[in-house]
Amino acid sequence: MAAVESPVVSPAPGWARRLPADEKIFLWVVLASVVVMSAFTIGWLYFGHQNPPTAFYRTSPGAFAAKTQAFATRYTGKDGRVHVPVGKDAYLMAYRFAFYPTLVVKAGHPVRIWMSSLDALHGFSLVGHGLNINLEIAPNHAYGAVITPTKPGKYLIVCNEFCGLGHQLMQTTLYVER
Ligand SMILES: [Cu+2]
Repeated sequence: MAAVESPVVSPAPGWARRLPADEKIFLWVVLASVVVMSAFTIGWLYFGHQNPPTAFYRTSPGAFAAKTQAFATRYTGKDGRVHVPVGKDAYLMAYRFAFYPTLVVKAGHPVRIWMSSLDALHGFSLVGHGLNINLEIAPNHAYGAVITPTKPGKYLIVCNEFCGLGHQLMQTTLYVER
């Protein structure tokens, strides 16, 4: 039986080694881009101060709400805001379409803010005053972010995760006192 000849013409042997000049330039450009972008990613991670380290534990909306309520009841001042003592952890719950409670912390002292959601996925965004914090707040997980506000003032916290029709109204203020 005669061998069937393929109609496809094979390239001459060694074709893969003879890369055209423009293909070589392209490969170097790709390699350089990968190196530059990797360097930015790693540099941003270590020197960008993008997000504080977070701890987390599993919880439930009911358990976290109860914990937050107990914390708020204990430290609510006459102004209706919750004054977090230095060295104490703070609790902040997110739900459609608000944060609770309104926290007051001391400038220059690190504070761990535990946050969790009672319903959908929300966001915690605190940008400005030398801070740049953007975190997701999911139900059933409590995230603890340590922040150190340095200047007294009113820090705006907004939800930066679209969570429904009232999303654009979802915000709170972190009061930082001397
Ligand atoms: Cu939200």
